[in-house]
Amino acid sequence: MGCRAVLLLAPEDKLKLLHSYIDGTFVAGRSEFPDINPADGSVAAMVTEAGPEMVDDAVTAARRALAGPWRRTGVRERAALLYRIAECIESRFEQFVAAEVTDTGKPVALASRLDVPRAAANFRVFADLIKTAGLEAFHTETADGRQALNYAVRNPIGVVGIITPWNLPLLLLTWKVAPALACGNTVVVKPSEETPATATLLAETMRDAGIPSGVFNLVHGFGERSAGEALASHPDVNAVTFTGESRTGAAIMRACAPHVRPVSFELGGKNAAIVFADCDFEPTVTGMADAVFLNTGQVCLCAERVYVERPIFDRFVDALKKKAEQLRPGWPADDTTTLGPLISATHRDKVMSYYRLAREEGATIVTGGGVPEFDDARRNGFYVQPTILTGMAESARCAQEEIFGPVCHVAPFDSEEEAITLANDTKYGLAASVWTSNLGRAHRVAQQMRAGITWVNCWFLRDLRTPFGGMGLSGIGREGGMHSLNFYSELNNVCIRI
Ligand code: NAD
Ligand code: 6OH
Repeated sequence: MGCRAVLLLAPEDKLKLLHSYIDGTFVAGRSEFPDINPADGSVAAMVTEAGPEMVDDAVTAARRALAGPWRRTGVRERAALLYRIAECIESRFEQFVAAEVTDTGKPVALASRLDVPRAAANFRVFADLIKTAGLEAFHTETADGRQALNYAVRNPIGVVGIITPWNLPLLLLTWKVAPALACGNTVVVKPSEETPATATLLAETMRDAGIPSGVFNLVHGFGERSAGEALASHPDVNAVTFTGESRTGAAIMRACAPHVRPVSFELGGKNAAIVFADCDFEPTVTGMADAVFLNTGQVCLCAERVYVERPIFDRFVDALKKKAEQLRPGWPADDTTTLGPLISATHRDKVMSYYRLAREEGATIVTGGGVPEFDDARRNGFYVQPTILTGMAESARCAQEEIFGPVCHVAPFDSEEEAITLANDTKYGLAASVWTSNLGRAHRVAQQMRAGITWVNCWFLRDLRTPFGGMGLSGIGREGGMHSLNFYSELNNVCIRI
């Protein structure tokens, strides 16, 4: 089947209406809510909210599809379908970029280089992996001198509930959908209410790619007392995978507990970066500017705590300040734009409240701390200034709590041991980065980070086969490569007496 370009979005003169996708059909929900463009606060589309009955329909369709032709699809066929999905995403590249940009306000350049290519890559990587993934086998000597052969087979886990956030909407959704489908599951996805568009396009893409009805289902809505909660607590869901805030993770865990159902959680972070005086200065400053400000700081992996060895502290803060001040907040489609808005007015209020709190907590505002000025509709958007703080106590709330904006606190340190202690002083444990030209120190320090991912002289450099996830408030379990395949499947060990 070809990649038909189905028109998701209504002509520009009509407001677009985004529906849930259940059992191969777009279905209107019980009420409408607006999808706001964060660049200017305008209503980009209306979304219809799935209530509990629609979530039930989606789960029922997913369960039915598990027993249908999908069950008989072999690994090679499933892999071919995943490649097809990747191709269909690429054939609608501009449409995906436009939808992601409208929902998030992020620069077109960023969505074109990161979000949409990664969505296609997610499907390709797990297609490759499922084709080649082997499993253990053991020859067992038995007490009576005979033998047994043990080998494991991989079965789907069943209906997977996938709940995702708004910061990298398509990337994070496909990061879970791809391995779930690769393993032969069916899915019900609940994207963030802030970013419904690319998930809706993905539903069309699934249809174009020939994914059977009921295998991929999408329900739009909110979390609490809405589609998210209904999905997490549905008795017929076999596993829940979630990316989002730690507090939401706790609520989802409570919803899953009565069913004793596996969860995979990729949650928040308060990530540290350690910069040694022997670092390669310019690339480190450039890398740090990315680590702090990419996607307006709305990446769970962003560095919000930067520790710099004292001899280069002033110079480093000064250089990072220059980078922050070079960022250009602007319209997403403008080539010169390097900083988008935050996702929503609510989130901007939250980030601004931390900017105020930082002052109360004794911070020096090296740069930023406010809202950029515009003389057009961007005044109604949700922009904030990139901000650098110094001088706070480590115990300050701004140094301990995830802010999720374009902001970091920079603090000096005097020894390797002190830097490690400071970096690890957090209830989170997602990502860290170490910047040094001393190879021995790089390994020594990186290995002591209490984090699921530690980068050395780089940040957010991803190989999708590697373990990804965090500890503490940052999550439960690892996804990526075989870790994903193992979460999204049940192993059955077959033991044969020989
Ligand atoms: P969020 O937790 O508010 O929402 C995420 C999703 O959960 C949304 O779809 C929402 O509707 C749903 N939800 C909310 N309450 C629910 C409930 N009670 N039951 C079921 N579903 C519910 O997160 P967000 O604000 O969209 O995203 C930002 C957060 O996500 C940050 O904390 C960030 O660090 C984290 N994040 C983590 C990773 C990671 O890989 N570790 C990646 C991206 C974002
Ligand atoms: C969080 O905002 C970023 C998460 C990134 C991934 O899950 C990934 O696979 O790169």
